[in-house]
Parts: sequence; structure tokens; C-alpha cells
Amino acid sequence: SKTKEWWKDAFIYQIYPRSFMDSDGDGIGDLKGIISKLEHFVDLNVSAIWISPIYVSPMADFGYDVSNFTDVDPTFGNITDFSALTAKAKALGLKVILDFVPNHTSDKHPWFVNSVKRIKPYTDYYVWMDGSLVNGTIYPPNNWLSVFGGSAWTFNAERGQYYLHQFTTGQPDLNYRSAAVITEIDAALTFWLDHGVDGFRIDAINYLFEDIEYLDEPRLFRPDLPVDDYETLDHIYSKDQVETYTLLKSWRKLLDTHSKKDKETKILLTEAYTDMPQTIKYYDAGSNIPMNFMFITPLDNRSTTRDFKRNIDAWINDVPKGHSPNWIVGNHDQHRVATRYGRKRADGFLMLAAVLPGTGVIYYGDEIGMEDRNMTFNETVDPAGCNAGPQRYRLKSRDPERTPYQWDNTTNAGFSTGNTTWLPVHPNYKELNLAAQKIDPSSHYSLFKKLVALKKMPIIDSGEVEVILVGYEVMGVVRKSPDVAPVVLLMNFESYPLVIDARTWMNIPEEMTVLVSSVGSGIPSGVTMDTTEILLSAGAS
Ligand code: TEU
Repeated sequence: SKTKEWWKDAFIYQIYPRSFMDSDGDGIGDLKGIISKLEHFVDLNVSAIWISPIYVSPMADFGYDVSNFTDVDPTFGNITDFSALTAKAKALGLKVILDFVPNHTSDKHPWFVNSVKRIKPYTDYYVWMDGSLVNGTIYPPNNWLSVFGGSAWTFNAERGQYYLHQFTTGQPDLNYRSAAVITEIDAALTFWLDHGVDGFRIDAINYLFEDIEYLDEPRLFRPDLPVDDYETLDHIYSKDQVETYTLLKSWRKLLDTHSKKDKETKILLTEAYTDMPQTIKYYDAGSNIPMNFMFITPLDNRSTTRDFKRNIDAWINDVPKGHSPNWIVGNHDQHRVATRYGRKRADGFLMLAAVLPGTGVIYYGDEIGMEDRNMTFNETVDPAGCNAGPQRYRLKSRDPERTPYQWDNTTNAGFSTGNTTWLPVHPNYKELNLAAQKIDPSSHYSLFKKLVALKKMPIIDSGEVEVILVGYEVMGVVRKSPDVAPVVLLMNFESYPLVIDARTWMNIPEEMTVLVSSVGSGIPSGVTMDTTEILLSAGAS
């Protein structure tokens, strides 16, 4: 018997736990904070929350450096709090997805500490290599670079070898050619499945394997970048290896046994910034949601309606039978959608994620139009920003999109009762906050609520979908199903207002009702509109 595919035609909401809600006034969000706000998700009617890492961690990469995979970091609470969270979520009909970080551990993880000392069975848990000796000087084994800048290899004097770290030096890469590592990770996944989670977001999955010859990566011609910038290399040996798909299939199997037991499908979301064909391959390897980052890359605020149509059509056509597409609006590594595309255009992306078939994934704060907060170098704590240095940190730091959630206009935006918060609150919180938007029928919040409801309509699941160029400046998405009114999304890509006759471009009724319109569009929802003459203000949807 088939279990209900609850993640399709639904919204998933990403929580960055440090920044969501602080229950104890230390300025850092925690599990009790999340528990106290679970009603927010019921109110929005999103189907699941995905929580960025909560495991024990020295926080070199704010939780993406794990020193114990099977316990909660005291900053966030403890395992009892986690059980309370899943119990309450379950009672509320909300799924809970954990972020899982298999590519690396913290250098403080006991596995690494023992591996340094060559204590069995940990000796080969990590990717250790001898350096190359040239004229009496020892150099890293090859030219590989870390995502956060500098060599991907660090020499460990105690062991007398280099270890691979594709991220910070505090995040040594696990060696997936070791069967023992695979067993350990299976046990960690099982631990959380036994604690009632509904699935995992698998972090940095395309970094798991490296080609065993460890050849130098080809250099790219990038005179615009510092020589040790990650983007100066073409990563053909350290990323996207075929073995990844086989490993993922084994995790799929593991989850399936739990799906049967709990009579509810456990899902996998996979994070891989790579090309479309490689991403699509994750479906057949068992990922329910191979994250589709097209609204982040390759598309951006300079992309045309044609660029959007080409990419959206390609994705929809390439999703294998039995699977469904997904649309990522934002995450903790990327500038917020309201900053990437601008305030006026941001709502259009929430609408796209709703109107297109499949799953929509939003980042906390997107539902109220939160924006990046610029930081000085002194305020910067993200290793990606700190490593880049005072001249270049703005290009790399992810702090701007990680500021505390803006609940209301009280101290610290209602996020914390503490004197300081781990990252500063965005100064716009007095006007831009959830409480204010809840009482405003034409707010981002009110719009998003309507979109979540729309997403659950059968026409979004099974209706035909067509992406239409309305001239050069406007993109349309038309959903049609027999015997029901079509659903039409129109997005003005230009920075000037336009009047369009939509019926020239698409076969739709002369009169249609406006369900939602972007904040600032000047179009009230609920009105009946003449589709031969639609005024779309700059950036409006
Ligand atoms: O990100 C993996 C990844 O590919 C990132 O390098 C991403 O491209 C970059 O952050 C963009 O600025 C995951 C997590 O999402 C990220 O927060 C972690 O820092 C990283 O893995 C290491 O665990």
C-alpha cells in the first residue's frame, strides 16, 4: 500500500535555530523557542519544518561542524526538548525534518581526535594523505581549495599527515571509502528516525566522495579572484562523484524501513549546488527533493523572462516519472530573496513556488519579506566572511541573511529578552515584523497564507502547466484543469509599470478574480479584473 506523499504540493519552512526564537535570554535561539512558536506553522499551514543542525558542535560553522551526531548542543537544549518538539509537532500535524551533515565532522569529534592518534578503528575515518616534499619543504598533496578559501588540506603535526577539509579547517572530511564510517552514519540516522523525525536534509551531499587519484583540479581563468579562491578551480575530482548516488540509495533503504514501520513516508532533501542533469539524478537515487536552486543560481535579478522560462520548462520536463519538482526560495547560505531580487519582486518568488507544481521551500522570514542586514567586518562571525578578510567579506559572508526573526516591534524584535543577540536584529524590525503583518490583509504574511492554501488545490498538483512569455517584460504561468477556472500568475520583470492584454498571449477568461497580488502592486485581492487590460506596476506580480 502506498503512503500519502505529504511533501508534494506543500510548503516546507526552513528554521535556522540560532535565529528563530530564544527562550532563555542568552541571545541565541533554541529548541524551547521553536516549541513556543510551533503555532506559527499551523497558522501558516506549512506542512513541515526543516531545522538547520542542532547537534553538539563547537560552532566553527554554527552547527555544520558536528562533534556528536546523536545529541543536542546545550546552546539549543537537550534531547528531552527535542522529543517534546517532535511530540508537539506531531500533535499539530506538522512534520519535522533534521539537517544532517555527513560530509565532515568537527575536528573536536572523538572520531577525529582518535584518528589523529591512529587509534583503531578510527585510523581511516578521515581523508589523510602525505604531503609532497619539494626541496626539503612539505606541501599539500594537491591544489585543492576549501569552499571558504585557502588550501583544502591542513597538516596535522601529531599524525604527520595532511587531512582534507572541503570547508573550514575545523571540518575534516569523512572518508566514505571506509565501511566503518558508513556504519557509524547509518547508526546516527537511525537514532533520529527512532526519535520520530520525518526525514533529513542531507548537507553538501556532492562533496562526500573524491576521486581516488587525488589529481590537481584544472585551473580556471579567473583573474578577478584571489588565487586561493574556491571558484578558481574546476572541481571535477573533489565533487559530484558517481559513488554518491549509490550511498544515497542505501540511506533511502534505511529510511524506507522506518517509513513502513511508521506508515508515513520519510523524506530526503539533498543539497547539491551542481548542474541540472547531476541534480536530477538524485531522484532515482532516492531523494524526494533534490534541491532545485535555480532561483538562486543560475537565475538572478539580471535574468530575463526567457531565461526563467527556459530553466523552469527544463526542470519540469526532466523530473522523472513518479517524482515531483521543487522550488527553493532561499536558505541560510544565500542572500534573502527580498535582497536578491529586491523588495518589489520578492513576493513573485513565493507565488512561483506556490503556483508551479511540487514542493515549495522557504527560509524563515521570507513569509514576512525579511531582508539582509549589512554587517561591518567587526560584526562578522561567519567563517566564510571572516576568512575572506576585510576587503572581500561582503562577497562571502552569510551573516546578513541570518539575523533574528522579526516577531514584533518590542526589544530585539521579540526574539530574545537578552541584552544582546548573537547577530544584530535588522533595524527595520519596528515596521517589518510578524505582528504588524498579521493585522494587515495586504501584507507579505497575508499573501503567503493564501499561497499555502492555493498550493493544496488539485489544479496545482495535476493541472497542466505552461510558462508563457508575455512580450519580453512579463512572464506568465498558467495552470489549467478541466471544469475549473484557470490559475494565472503574471510577473513584471521590469522596473517600470506596464499595461498588458493577457488574452493576446494566453487563452484565459476575460474576467478573473485576483487571489493574491504582491505588496505594493496596488491591486487589491478579491477584485474582479478585466484580463485584457492589466496594470502591473514595477516588479509587481
Ligand atoms: O553548504 C554546502 C555548500 O555547497 C556551500 O558551500 C554553499 O555553496 C555556500 O555556503 C554558499 O555560500 C552546506 C551548508 O548549507 C552550509 O551552511 C555549510 O557551511 C556547508 O554545507 C558545510 O557544512
